[in-house]
Formats: sequence, structure tokens, C-alpha cells
Amino acid sequence: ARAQIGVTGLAVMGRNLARNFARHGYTVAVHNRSYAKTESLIADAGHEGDFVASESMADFVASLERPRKVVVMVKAGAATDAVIDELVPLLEEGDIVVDAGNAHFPDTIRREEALRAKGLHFVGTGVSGGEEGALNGPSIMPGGTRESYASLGPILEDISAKVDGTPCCTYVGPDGAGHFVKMVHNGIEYADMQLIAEAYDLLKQGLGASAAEIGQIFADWNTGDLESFLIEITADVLQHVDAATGSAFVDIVLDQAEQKGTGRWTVQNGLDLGVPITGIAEATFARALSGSVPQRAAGRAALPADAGTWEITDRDAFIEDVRLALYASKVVAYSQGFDQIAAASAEYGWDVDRGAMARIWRGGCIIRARFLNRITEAYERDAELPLLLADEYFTGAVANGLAAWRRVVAQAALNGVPAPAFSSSLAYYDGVRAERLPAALIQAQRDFFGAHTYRRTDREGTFHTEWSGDRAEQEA
Ligand code: NBP
Repeated sequence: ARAQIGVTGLAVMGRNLARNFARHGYTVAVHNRSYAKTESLIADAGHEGDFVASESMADFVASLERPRKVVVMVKAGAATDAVIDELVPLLEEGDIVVDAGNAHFPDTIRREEALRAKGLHFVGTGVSGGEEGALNGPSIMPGGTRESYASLGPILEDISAKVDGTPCCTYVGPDGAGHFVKMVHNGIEYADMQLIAEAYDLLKQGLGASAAEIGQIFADWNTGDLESFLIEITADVLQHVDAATGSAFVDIVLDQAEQKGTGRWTVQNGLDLGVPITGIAEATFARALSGSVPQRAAGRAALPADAGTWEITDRDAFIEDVRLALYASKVVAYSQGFDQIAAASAEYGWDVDRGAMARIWRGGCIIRARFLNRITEAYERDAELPLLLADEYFTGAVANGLAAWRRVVAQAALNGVPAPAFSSSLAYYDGVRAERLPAALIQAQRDFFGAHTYRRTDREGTFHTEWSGDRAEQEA
């Protein structure tokens, strides 16, 4: 037994993670259900480091130093359970099983409990950054016990992305916390992508600009507050020309967005916890609308094009308005996502450090961005910050763009351009800062038809009005 870490599941992600470990000087045990992938890894990358290849799971486990550290990188769901079932009888007390796939956090809670009962550590770990990140340094979000992190953490930190010398990996919290945070990361990614897509559409329709021209605008934006991986690749994609037709690449791609499900999980959990993650929800529904083919055909045929026509006199001012609206909407989407982490942390007893999450997302992952530093700083000022938007930096940043944000949302509505994430973010902003909400009327209605009771602004207690009788009020 000489390998310090093992990886089972050698499709794109596992293969690249194994190479990343090896390139950092670790002896890596490698295994895959079908041996061909193991052989191909050794043939292609065997020279990059010290690999111990095994055809059987038993040999793979035997090749690991104790306490064994086994990274499982297979398709999330039933495959993960199948691999765990095969592994567990071969392991001994104190060994660590790391699930680095995209598991749904309730599954991770279940698996952690089952393995803990057998004296094993189960570390549900979010890994972001796609295949490129897995090879060159991903953002890593490990859950599980602090005890397991003591020996596993330094290895994961070693292979993670680094920003200013700081690893993009830290202990997240017990059982499902790591996979939960990865799920919210993906939800925020959905919101960020949708906001960028809406900004592109507004520039396209408002200015009649070409994809390449808009690509140049995004490239300019990437030198300021919006600097991020997603803005950078957007500029790149928009400037790409399709070889077959000579058209802008984006113009030949079918406009039906797909999803693998992490956005849906995030929204479902937002509903479960009662956290208004409207940006993520709108982004998920926008993908669903894009894929609603018969509905779109019926809508195009039957719904009149009544909208106005754009009249933009100052091109540069409009571009700056869209940039400010994008930044403000993005702040809202992130604020909502961090709210969801806080709510889940309280609900499931995880004690997640939100500032640390922003820190480990600065590199390696899809939502890496300059602006995450601002989030870390906000939670350094106040670790219990109830609303990220209310931090002094973000209030300033949003106030600076507020008039522009309102103009952009209004123009989108007047000109019939769907901007669900821009407009719902603005509605959230106005809702969360409102002195008084019409929720008072909702409560009155609920008491009227269902005797659901209400509280009063002027005294303590719960009350019900006899709506069908004399309308006297009783204390409930
Ligand atoms: P896939 O998600 O495509 O899974 C393929 C791997 O799962 C192969 O090694 C396959 O073995 C193995 N596998 C399956 Br399928 N069923 C199995 C079973 N019953 N028993 C044992 N092994 C089984 O691979 P991936 O794209 O590398 O992703 C791996 C994980 O990483 C997933 O959970 C994914 O959600 C997550 N993730 C992916 C990305 C990304 O950018 N792709 C990013 C972040 C996280 P075989 O070779 O024998 O068929």
C-alpha cells in the first residue's frame, strides 16, 4: 500500500482530478468500472506522475495507505450508491470516502449518516470548474467531519485553484453542507448567465448591434467591476464566427437552453426554506420557457407584436445603463444566494462561513469574479450580515446604478424585450427596502376566507375578525 489518494471513476472529471493529484506529487491509485478508461489514463498521462492502476476495486483499495482516502467521481445518483456499496466492505475504520460528483445534498446527508454508522468518514464535496478546473485547479467545497478535513483538507487545498496565494478550498460544514454550497453556486451561475444573456439581448435589440460588436462591449466590461470568467467567455463566444456559414456563431445556435438539474434543486430548496431566490428562479424558468417549443409556436402565432420601437439617441449612455443594470441585478442574485446559504446553515445546523464561500469561489469555478472579494469583505465587516445588499459597499454600488437599472427595465417592458431576471431583481430590491408591503392585504384576505388570523401593527397578539358575522375582532 503506497498510494496517498485514490480516484475511482475516470471519465473527464475523475481523470483530470487524478492527473492534478499526480502533478502535485501525490502517488495516486486509479480505478474505473470499465478498465479501458484506466488504461487510457495511464497511456496518455502516466508520465505526468506516479499512478497505481488497478483493475479490481479490491486491488485499488489495497493499494492505498491508511487511513485511505478514496475520491469517487462517477455519475451522480445510483452510480454513486453502487460504488459506495462496493467500496464500503473493503474499507476499515477511519477511512475517508470523498464524493466529488454533483450529488443532491439530501443524498449526501443520507450517505454520511450510513457511513458514519460504520466508522467511516463520508465527505460530500462540491467541485466546480469543469474539466479544465479539475485538471488545473478547481474550486473545492468539502463537507463532512472536521476530523476528516484535518488529513484530507491539505491535499485538496494543494490541488485547488489559488488566488493571491490563497487556496480556493476550505472546510464548509457537516454532512451535506459542501454539496449544498455547490448547488447554490450552480444556482447563482444560472442567474449570472441569464443576466448576461438579457444584457446581450437588450444591446442587440436596442442598438441593433452585431454579435461581434456586443462581444467587444463585453470585453470592455471585463476590465471593470464586472470582470469575471462568465463575462470573459461571453465576449469570446460573441466574437466567434461559425466556420460552416460565416455567420456569428451565437446566431446559428438553437435558442433552447438545457439544464442538468442543479438550478432546479436550488429553486426547490429556496421554496422549501422560504427564501426568495428570485434571480435563480427566473433564470431556471427562462431556460424552461426557451425549451417550451409548442407554447412558443402558439405564442408567436397568436400574441400581437404591440411593443414600441427602440429610440436610442445616446448609444454610449444606453450601454452604460445596461452595464449598471447588470451589475445591480447581479448583486441581488448573489445576495439572494448567500441568504439561502444562511437559511440552510441555520436549518440544517451547518454554521457555514459565507465570507469563506465567496473567497473559495474567486478562482477555479465558473462564477469566479473580481466582485467576490467585495462579498468576502462584506462578511468580514459583519459575519452575521442579514442582507448582503445592505452592506455599505453594495448599497453604494447599487445606488450608483439605480436610475439606470430602472430605465433599462422600463425600456425592456416598453419595447417588448423579455428581461425576467433584470426586472425581478429590481422588484426584489424595491420589495426588500419597502416601508410597507401589500402583504397586509394578503393577511386580511386569508383571515376573511380561512380564519387564518393576523397580527396588528399597534399591539401584540394574534387576532381574527368575524367576517361573516358582526365583524367583531377576537384575540385568537
Ligand atoms: P459522468 O457523470 O459522465 O460519469 C461517468 C463515470 O461514471 C464513468 O467513470 C462511469 O464508468 C461511471 N459509472 C457509471 Br455512469 N455508472 C456506474 C456504476 N454503476 N458503477 C461504477 N461506475 C459507474 O462523468 P463526469 O462528466 O466525469 O462527471 C463525474 C461527476 O462529476 C458527476 O457527478 C458530475 O455531475 C460531476 N461534475 C461534472 C462536471 C463537468 O464539467 N463535467 C463539473 C463538476 C462536477 P464507466 O466508464 O465504466 O462507464
